[in-house]
Amino acid sequence: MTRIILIGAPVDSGQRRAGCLMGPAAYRVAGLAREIASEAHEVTDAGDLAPGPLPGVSCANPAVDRLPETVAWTQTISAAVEEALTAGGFPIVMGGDHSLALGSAAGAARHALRAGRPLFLLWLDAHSDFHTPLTTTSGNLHGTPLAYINGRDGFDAFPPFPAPVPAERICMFGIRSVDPGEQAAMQERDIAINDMRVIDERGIVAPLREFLDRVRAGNGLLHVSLDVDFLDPSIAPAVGTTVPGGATFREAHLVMELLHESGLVSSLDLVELNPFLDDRGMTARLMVDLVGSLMGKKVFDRPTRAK
Ligand code: NNH
Ligand code: MN
Ligand code: MN
Ligand code: MN
Repeated sequence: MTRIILIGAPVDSGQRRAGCLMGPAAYRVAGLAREIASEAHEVTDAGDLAPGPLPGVSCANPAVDRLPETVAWTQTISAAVEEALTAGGFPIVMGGDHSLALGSAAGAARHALRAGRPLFLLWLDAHSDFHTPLTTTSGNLHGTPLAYINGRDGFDAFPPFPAPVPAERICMFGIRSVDPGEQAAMQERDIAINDMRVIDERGIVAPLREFLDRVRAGNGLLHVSLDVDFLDPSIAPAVGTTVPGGATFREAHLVMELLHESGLVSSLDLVELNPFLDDRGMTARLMVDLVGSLMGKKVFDRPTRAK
């Protein structure tokens, strides 16, 4: 019996297009808890988090937007995710923009450290999110979590990341938009990037199995961060930063089905859903269906949905 804990994180400070704060409500309306509740899973909705008081932090890069808000969210989300894991639960963080992963991954890392197990990261995204607060030119902190997780310098305003995750334990899928500052840093650190070209050539199964084999061999915990823009905009329009050429419906479900079969995933982020940009809830529903697949629901278990 898995105890799934839904954690609402209405974070909107990591980018400038308002609307991600409505994400948790949209997942509830789309029926996330109902979709995944079964004999095998008990689901608890822990409600929405709120950030603590704003810390007096600043940054040498004047472009950076809403740093104090994002640091406050990081602390709150990190504590909530660690607590859920420590209680033996499987946290699903319903975002909120991707800056929430600064907190969720930190919470997962602190838990892994206590448990004496290595943490692995699966990043499903159009973007590599490998900026630091010092290298970002957009100033949007949703472009930074993977650099924090990997232990890059430049995060002085944030709590030190507990046990940074080395390159060989990070796997990215779906990448098709990388800024020059990110690319140089990723090359330096030899991070494996399964960009869309790799997926076109090899498909999703072989590279994902290779990564999951490494997680299993290392007795690792696995945090999965699913950015809506991993998906092709034609099937997932509700995101502020669409990039053409994303994962198809079946590629995305297949990732989730393989993750389910592996039994290795220990925590999950659902990020960047902006319900204000959605088309009759189609993106929220697709995200909910993908979580269903991650939790073992087969496509033929689902009744056809009314539009
Ligand atoms: N790399 C760009 C930036 O830092 C875009 C990041 N946007 C995202 N990340 N949606 O997933 O501003
Ligand atoms: Mn992202
Ligand atoms: Mn713990
Ligand atoms: Mn993205």
